[in-house]
Amino acid sequence: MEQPAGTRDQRDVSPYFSRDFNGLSAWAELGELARAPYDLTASGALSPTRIRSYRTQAAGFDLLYSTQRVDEAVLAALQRLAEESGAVAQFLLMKKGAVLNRIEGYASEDRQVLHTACRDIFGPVSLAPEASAQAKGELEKLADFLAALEAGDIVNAAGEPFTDLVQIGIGGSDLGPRALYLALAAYKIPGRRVHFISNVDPDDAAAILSGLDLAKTLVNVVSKSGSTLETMTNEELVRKAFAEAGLEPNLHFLAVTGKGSPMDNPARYLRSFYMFDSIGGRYSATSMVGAVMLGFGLGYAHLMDILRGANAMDLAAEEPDIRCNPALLLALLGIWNHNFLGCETLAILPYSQALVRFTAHLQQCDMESNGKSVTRQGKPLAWESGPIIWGEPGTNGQHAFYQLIHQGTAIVPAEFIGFRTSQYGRDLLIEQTTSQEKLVANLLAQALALATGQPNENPNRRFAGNRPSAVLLADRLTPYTMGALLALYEAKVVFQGFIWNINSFDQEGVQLGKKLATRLLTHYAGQRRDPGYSGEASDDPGRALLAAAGMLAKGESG
Ligand code: G6Q
Repeated sequence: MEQPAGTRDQRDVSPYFSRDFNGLSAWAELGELARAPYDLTASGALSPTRIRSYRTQAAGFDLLYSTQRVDEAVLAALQRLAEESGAVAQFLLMKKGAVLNRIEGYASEDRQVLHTACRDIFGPVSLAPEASAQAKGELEKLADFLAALEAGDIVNAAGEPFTDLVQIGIGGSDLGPRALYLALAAYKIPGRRVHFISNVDPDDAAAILSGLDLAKTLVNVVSKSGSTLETMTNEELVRKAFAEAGLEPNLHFLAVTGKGSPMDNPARYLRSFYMFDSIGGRYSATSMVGAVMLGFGLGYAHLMDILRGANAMDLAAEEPDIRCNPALLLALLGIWNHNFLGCETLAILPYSQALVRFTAHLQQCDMESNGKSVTRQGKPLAWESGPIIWGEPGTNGQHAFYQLIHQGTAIVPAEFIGFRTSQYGRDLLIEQTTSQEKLVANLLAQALALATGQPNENPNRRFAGNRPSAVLLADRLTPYTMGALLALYEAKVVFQGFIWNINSFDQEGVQLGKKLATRLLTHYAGQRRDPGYSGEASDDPGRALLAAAGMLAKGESG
């Protein structure tokens, strides 16, 4: 695989790289301020002036934060926290190619972090020219391929156009791309459909394949490593289905992989596209990992709009004033709620059915990035790192788990995402309001109700209030605003990681279980090869668990 350039400049990001969160003076200051946070339930607490001024804007989004438990003193301390930790300075270094994916003094990944370069392609000069040139090169290949499909130069063996594309991939090669496609299905090219297979559960593939005309289907196999168990297994399974249908898989299959990976074998694919080492899986939706499928399903122009929106938010994230930088402000408000007000989870609640998988993507982006216990110097953390992220689209969630958010013993900060107009524009006035108005009114009502609460003599009907939330609002969920929203959360996550002094770009925590499963499968395979095999061990979960425990005890997992 390609290695990072790793020049001295790219590694020398001191003093920020080793600055501990609890050593910053803003940390102590915020600790003091957290003794008496702003009371949102007090009379006049949500004044029109506050609502008007606690609002910032970038790349088509308004961030409204008057319903957070912050005042001028807290915002000033959060600004100092951003400056002392060098949050924006590190973000800029990241965009320029600093080797930030590493742990000092220990064996670790050792890479640049350049997902932003995938969309830093519109100005005259990119901050990371080499990585942006690679991204542009792949985009040009994709544009040619899509044009050839459009022109009928690439067709199936019967001369028919391809109507469907199945993306096979998991984790970062599935969640972000799938969330984007579902979010933007309103913009898809008529007659084209995209499907996803991720789980190694054979029923996932079977269910998707059963509804398809394989002759008119492309399969996009996406794996940066080219060796992920689930993806390799599903690729073989789907190749077999094509072969059984009398079709030549190599004329239907596309690949997106890392250069030099086991999947980097263009002879097996109709087209091969590349993603590069400096782009982490969960940050890869705007690389070829998402682009091939989005280009097929939505068209190249819409893909470009996604990248434009993401680039606009990446630029806004360079702004040092926290009140003009929604991603940074959201990161800091999250830290205030999590580290200083003690809230353990964060609910992300899109008031948009199209964002049905966006929270799932953010669960990975945030929790795989910031679910860490050591600093970038390998020392145990003396402060909390990433919160638990969860959520579902509203208003459905209101009829499910909002009870706990309003009256439960845990305080759950919420981030609401909404749009002033619908995607399809098919709406109806019922009782003098449209459905979109009903949707947005519910979003705003929830934010207010959580903040202000409501007294009641009946304790069971009392709303305590002081439950913080933020509202992200844009005109419409378009390719541009979707790109901006994706980049906003990516930047939020990395800002938090910089401030916590953790490596937001590796994922060692997924290794142990993965290795143990591989050992267990080797064990099953060995048994199956045994002439006296009766099929018992893999059929009996108790015996399988015992075998795994034995391997762990003998240190055979790694
Ligand atoms: C994301 C992780 C992980 C990865 C999947 C798929 O940051 O690295 O979710 O995306 O494990 O990996 P491959 O793309 O290599 O198959």
